[in-house]
Parts: sequence; structure tokens; C-alpha cells
Amino acid sequence: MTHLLKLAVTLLVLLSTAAASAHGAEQPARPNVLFIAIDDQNDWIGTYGGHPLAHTPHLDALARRGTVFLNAHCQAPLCNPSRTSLMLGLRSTTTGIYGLAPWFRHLPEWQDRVTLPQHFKAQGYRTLTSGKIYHGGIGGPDQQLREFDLWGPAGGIGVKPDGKLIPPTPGGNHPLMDWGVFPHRDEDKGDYQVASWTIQQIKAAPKDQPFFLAAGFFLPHVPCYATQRWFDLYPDDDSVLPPVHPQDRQDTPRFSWYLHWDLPEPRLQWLQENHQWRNLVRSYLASTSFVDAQIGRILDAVEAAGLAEKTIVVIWGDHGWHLGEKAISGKNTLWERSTRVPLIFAGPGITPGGRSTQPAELLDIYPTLLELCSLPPRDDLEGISLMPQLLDAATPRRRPAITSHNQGNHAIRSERWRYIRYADGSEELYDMQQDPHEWNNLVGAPELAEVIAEHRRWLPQRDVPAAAGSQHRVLSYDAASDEAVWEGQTIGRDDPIP
Ligand SMILES: [Ca+2]
Ligand SMILES: [Ca+2]
Repeated sequence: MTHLLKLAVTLLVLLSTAAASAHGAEQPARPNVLFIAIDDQNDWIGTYGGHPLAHTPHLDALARRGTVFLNAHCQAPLCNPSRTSLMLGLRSTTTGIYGLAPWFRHLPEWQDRVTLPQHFKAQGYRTLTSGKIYHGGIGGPDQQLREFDLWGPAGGIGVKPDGKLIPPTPGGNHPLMDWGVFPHRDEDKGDYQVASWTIQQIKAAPKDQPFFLAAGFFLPHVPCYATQRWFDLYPDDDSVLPPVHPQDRQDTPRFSWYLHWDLPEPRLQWLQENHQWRNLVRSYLASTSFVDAQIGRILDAVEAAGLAEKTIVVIWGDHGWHLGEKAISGKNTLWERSTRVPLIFAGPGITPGGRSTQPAELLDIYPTLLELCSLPPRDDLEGISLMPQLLDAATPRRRPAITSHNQGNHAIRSERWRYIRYADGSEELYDMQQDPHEWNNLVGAPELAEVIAEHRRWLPQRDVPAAAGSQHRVLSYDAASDEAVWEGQTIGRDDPIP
């Protein structure tokens, strides 16, 4: 070898080493993304500590291998607005998508908006999906192929009992309001099939093209049906019940009821009177453990395929769920039980064992994944990359997490506090360190005026009315007439709370 050639080889080695270290040691240039959603999953997950008995060994193991955001919150406490926000990288207060309709492609301003998977596709990724990622209503095969390259099973409930397992529920005995154990096979559940299809895609993944693979689990969304083995993980006694304060709503504003005024999800009082509270709690926990097992099957497949070091895993829930807290079941609130969600990242470039208590938003997933995969950043996203926390979980974040439910109603969650402001100006403040169940509304305390002022600063500047075609769980408020309208029905100031 000539002297010149030796020099050239040395230079090349030096250059490639520098390029590799710029991306972190041994980190693949374009890792795969495994993007897993869990519907209506609150913080009842082992590593989150939201319920002391929650049995989720696979999520807990993933958390140890990655970084967990313990103070992560949805941008809207409802499927369609939360998922639309995450996938577009925009708040519901920017799009006006607050209800279960419209599908954002039906609005001219978002018709061509590049979603998270579309951005990956434009950068050469193969995009695949199954189960519930979007809320639905996407349209026929042609429209579907605009969103993802390949569509697997739709998932959902799967096998159902012949009739409802619980007594008729108030507000029309909605078919989804059901839960319990009945004899069936796990293999016949929609979520099992979503996991099986996802595993097949991992096994068959082309070696020369990275993938963005989305899997959306339906449970623990109601109806929470599970087989006996998942119920057996939980005691059949009242030790499973979450702590509730019997007079908890005495210091919450009347307007807080307007956010979930008239819904099929039963109130706590109905659950108690019909001996369904414990059954619902066990069914929800059983469903969570079942989904955890499906996620475990997928993660095992990633490992078996030798892709663990080449695949970013991100797991998120679209919003939480109340199981008796604040006198209700369901979502559609601005409290912790409804806004706090699992958010876990693992894979190349992510520090193992990280546990961040900094506020994080689902909105942050989009820019974070772009940075993790070294894709071109975008300047039109409202989230902020979590990369600093994925490297060092203690890195502070200035911005609190913001959740909105319809125009004018917002929660601001900082590291210590939750501040809520409703459209009629009524407010709440909770000290989450001293009062993790949010039992004591401190908003009137004069010594906390500065805390309140600091949190008020973060109320969204842009706060648009509901978009055209908005339907289901849509609330509007007119300050001039002090009139609130819930799903087209005016709520009077003295109307009894349903
Ligand atoms: Ca949901
Ligand atoms: Ca209270």
C-alpha cells in the first residue's frame, strides 16, 4: 500500500467514526419505529403506580429498558381529538377538532396536512398499521392507502357475549357500556389478532427498508371483556377499588359537570347501587393485563428477529379513564385520572431506566421520533422534542403539559401543580405532591395567587371554536349570555346534574 493510499484509508476511517459518533455510538442511521397505542389506558400500569395492584410485567420491563414519562398528558381527553392532535402535531385548540367527528381530512385546511406516518413514508420508510390508530371514518381503501402503505386487521372488540353482562345502564343502555368475564378464547379477541398481525410484519420486514409499524389496541376501552385468567390476577374484594372522596365534587365548579354532562358512562352512584363498581375495576385491570401480554408478544418478536437494537419502541395511551374518582366513570375531564397517560420510549439512542417527572405531552411524540430517526425536522409542529429527557431524564422542561376539552376549557399541569380553567372563568388548583388524588381545590388560597398567575400564563393563545361538522361530546359556551350548549342541548344554570 502506498503512503498516500494509507493516508486516504486512515482519513476515511476517521470520517466514518466521526459520523457514527455524531449519531451516538452504534446507533443505526434510520431505526425502525414500533408505534403502539392503547385506547383509554390511564396510569393503572405497574411502573406508573396509578393502581398498586396493576399487573403489567411487559410494560414494566420495557420501561426498565427505556425511558418513562411519568408526567405525560394527552392534549384532549377523548379519542378523536387526542389522536388527531398527536398524528398532526397540532393542539385541538388549533384544529377545532374536539368531538368524535369530524375526521380531519374532511376539513379543507387539514386535507393535505402531512401526518407523522406520512412524514416517515416521505423519508423512505414503509408504513404499516393495524387496530385503532385513528378514531375511524377514514374511508375506503384508496383513502386508507394515503395514510399508511399497508393495513392489517381493524381489531376492536372481537368475540362478544350473547347479551350484555351487566344491568341496563342509564342514558339508553349503550351497547359499549359493558364489562366482565365470559367464556371465550383470547385468540378470538381483536387485540390478539392485532398483535399476531404485527408479529408477522416484524418477521417479514424487508432488511433494506426501515418500517414505521403502528399497532392500536382497543382494550381497556369499554366493553372490558376478558377471560378468567386475567381476572384471576386481581383479588375479588374491595381492595381493588381506587380511593374516592365522597364529597369530592363539592369544591369543583358546576361547569366541571358540563364537560361530561350527559353521557352513557355510568356515574359512581349507579355503579355502587348496581354492585358494578368492583366488577368494572377488575374488568378494566384484567383488560389492561391482557393488552400488556399482547404487547409482550410483539416485543418478544422484535427481540427474536434481532431488531431490538434497530427499533425505537414508543407506547402511548390516548387519554385516561375514571373508575369512580370524582363520582364518575369515563373520560372527558381535565383531572389527572383523565389526562395522565402512559408514554414510554425504548430503543437505540434512549437511556435505559430513565424516569422523567417533567411534564410531557403526546404532542411531543412527533418531533421526538423525527429526531430519534434523524429525519428532517419540521417547523410547523406544536410539540417539543423529548430528546433531552431521553438522554437524561432529569433535564428540566420549561413548558407544562396542556390538555383542552372543547373551546375554553384547559388544564395546565406543571411538575407540581394542576391548574384548570373552564370557559365560564371558574377555576381549580391542585397541589399534586401534597394531594395526588386532587381532593382539595386550592384556587381560593391567597398565598397561591402567584402560582395561579404563573399557570394562567400557559392557557392556549389560540383557542378556536369547534370545527365544521363537529359532533359528539361537543360543548360550547357563550359568555355574553352565560349559555352552555352540550351536544346541541342548552344547559340551564339550575338544571339538576344528570
Ligand atoms: Ca380513547
Ligand atoms: Ca374535592
